[in-house]
Amino acid sequence: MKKIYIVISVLVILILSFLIVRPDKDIETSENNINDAGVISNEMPALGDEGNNVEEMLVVKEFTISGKNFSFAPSTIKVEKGTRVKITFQNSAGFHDFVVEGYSVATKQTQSPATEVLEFTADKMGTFEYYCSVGTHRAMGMKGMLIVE
Ligand SMILES: [Cu+2]
Repeated sequence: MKKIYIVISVLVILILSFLIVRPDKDIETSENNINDAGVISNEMPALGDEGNNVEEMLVVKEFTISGKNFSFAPSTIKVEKGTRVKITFQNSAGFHDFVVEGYSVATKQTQSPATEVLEFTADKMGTFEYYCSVGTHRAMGMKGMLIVE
């Protein structure tokens, strides 16, 4: 019987020392981080965690692109692959639409003033031209670039 008590008390001591030692190690590690590279090293993992969380949710990036005779502004937009892209196309002068080549998305053709909204997932990497498909507007400069990287 005494042996059992000894074994149990040894186990209890082991468990207690584990509980006590572990938090100490954590504190030492974080102190080392601060000493090594200041605040930045502590912030880096936090940012990484946030990034992972955002990736698990769906990242939606919104753009407002205005179109007139014969240009789009902005003429370049950039997103990361996998981003949900929401484009609000504001036709401010003329008769236009907004087409994204390679993604099979387009607004209907509208007379200004008009606002159309497009939404799609940028699941292909590359550079895709967006343009107005009315007449020769594209050739006249009504185009821009969607960069997915
Ligand atoms: Cu046009």
